[in-house]
Amino acid sequence: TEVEKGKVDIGSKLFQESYILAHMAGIMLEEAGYEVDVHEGLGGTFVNYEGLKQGSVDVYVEYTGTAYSQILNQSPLEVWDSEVVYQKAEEGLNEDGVLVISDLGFENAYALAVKKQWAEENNVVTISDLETHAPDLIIGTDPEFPLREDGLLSINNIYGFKFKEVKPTVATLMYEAIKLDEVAVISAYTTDTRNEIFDLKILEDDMNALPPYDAIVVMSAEFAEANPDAVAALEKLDGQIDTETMRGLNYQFDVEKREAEDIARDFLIENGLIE
Ligand code: PBE
Repeated sequence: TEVEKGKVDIGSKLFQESYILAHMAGIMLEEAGYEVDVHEGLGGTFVNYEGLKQGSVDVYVEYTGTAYSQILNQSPLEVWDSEVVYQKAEEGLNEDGVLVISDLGFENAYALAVKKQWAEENNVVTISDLETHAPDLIIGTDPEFPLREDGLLSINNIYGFKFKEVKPTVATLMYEAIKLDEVAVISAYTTDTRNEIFDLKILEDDMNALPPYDAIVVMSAEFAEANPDAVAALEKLDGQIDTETMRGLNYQFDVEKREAEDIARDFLIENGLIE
C-alpha cells in the first residue's frame, strides 16, 4: 500500500498550456502518492514565482527566457542562444533556491502576429516592416507583455517605434480581439494553434528583440530536498513534449474544448508515463 507522502501545490499561469502542464505534473505526483492541489490560472509569472519562494507553490512550469529576463533581471544577449539562456536561467534560479527539474522539450515563445491578409496587402514580413504602420495600430497583449523588458519594452527599444495603443488582457481574449479586428497586432504565443486557425502571420523578429522560451518544470529546492520521490516523478517528463505535441494539446483545449486535466491524463497514458 501507498505511504502518505504529503501535499503538493502546483501553480499555473493564465493560459491553457500552463493549466494542461500543471495537471500533467499533478497527475504524475498523484501517481507517486502525493496529495495534489492544482491551482489553475493562479496568476502571472510573479504570483507563481513568489509563491514558490514563500512555499504556497511547490512546483510550476516556467520558461527559460522569462526566468532569465523577468525573474533574474539579466540583460539581453547580443545574439539569443537557447542553450546559453537555459544555463544562465538554471544557474540564477539555483542561487535563488529554485531547481529546474525537467526540460519538457518544447518552446513557447512570444511573437508579434498580424492578420495574414493585412500582412500581404501591406508587404509586412518582419517586425521592422511594422515601423511605418505602428503609430496607427493597436496591439493586443497578454497581461505581462507591455511591462516586460523581454517584451514590448524590448520591441520599442530595439525597433524604435511605438504602437498607437496597447490593450492588455488574458491570452485567450487577446486572440478573440484580433479575430474580431479590435486590435491589429498581438503578442502571440508560438504554441497556440489559433495563429493558424485565425489566419495570422507571425512576423520575423529580424532584430532579435525576443529571447528563447523553453518550457521547464521548476521546484523549490527546499521542497525537492524533502521530497525526492516528487523530483523523480517529474524528472520523467524530461524531453517528453515536443513543440508539435504541445500545439496539439493546446488545440484540444481551445478548439475541441476539452478539460485541461483530461488532456493531460490522456497524454500521459498514451505515452506510457502512467497506466
Ligand atoms: N511565454 C510566452 C510567456 C507567455 C507566452 C511562454 C514566454 C510566459 O509565460 O512567460
